[in-house]
Amino acid sequence: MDKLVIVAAMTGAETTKENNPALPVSPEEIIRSAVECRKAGASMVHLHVRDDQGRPTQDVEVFRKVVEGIRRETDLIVQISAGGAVTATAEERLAPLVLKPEMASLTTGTVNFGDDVFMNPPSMIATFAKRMKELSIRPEIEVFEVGMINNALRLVKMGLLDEPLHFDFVMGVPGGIPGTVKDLLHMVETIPAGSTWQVAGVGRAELTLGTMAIMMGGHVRVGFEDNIFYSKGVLAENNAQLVARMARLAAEFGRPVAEPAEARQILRLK
Ligand code: KMH
Ligand code: ZN
Repeated sequence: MDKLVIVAAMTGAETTKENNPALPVSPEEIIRSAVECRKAGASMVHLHVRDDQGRPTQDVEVFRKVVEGIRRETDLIVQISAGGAVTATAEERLAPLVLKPEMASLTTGTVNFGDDVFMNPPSMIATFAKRMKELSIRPEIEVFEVGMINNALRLVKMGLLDEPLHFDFVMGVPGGIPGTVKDLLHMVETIPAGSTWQVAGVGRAELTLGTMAIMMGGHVRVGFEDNIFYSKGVLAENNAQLVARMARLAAEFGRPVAEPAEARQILRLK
């Protein structure tokens, strides 16, 4: 098995400070959280940013500040969210890609998202994949439903995505695939041989599915974007606490955690 890549999704677009007061929202808070997550064992951050009111934004200048700060203070792989919030337009979602992060997220299908709809129709995902290819940004394929795997393979056939693909199974979103072990096994069996994958379990599924990924040779995403609790009814103190737990579990299972340079090789980043 490869070493374990731990990805920190520190902020997201939906979580608020009312949900967990430790949510990093300002550029300074997000940069500090990234530094803490790196020390705890993360090798990549999946980035969302907020405006000065704490609302999700795809503003390039806010992203620039955060990306530059993280690059200055760490060697983390920076992945920018091209998913944004459900209210963002396609143009807004694509805007921060001008910063040419090493990776960006690419959701390959539309899904109900709580009471909302996360829109990713076929023409939009083709445009997003094309833009990432033009900018030499490696996509992380965000899969909220098993059919999105096939949609990604269609983009491969169209010449818009290059194999091997890297998948992130986002599991347990109300409206998407449930966060069960059975569903994770189905996802893993469905992706093409040679792909890499990680799991982002929502809520309590973060711990169970993350532990499964450690045992199965996958990789793990944790953080307040997906889960604000450390245990039932107990808020996590910070993102790094969730990263540190995964690193500890990996050590218990005898699976070393990847440094960012090693993660770049595992995920075939240039
Ligand atoms: N906030 C969700 C609507 C991504 O970052 O690419 C979309 C999302 C996926 O978080
Ligand atoms: Zn995200």
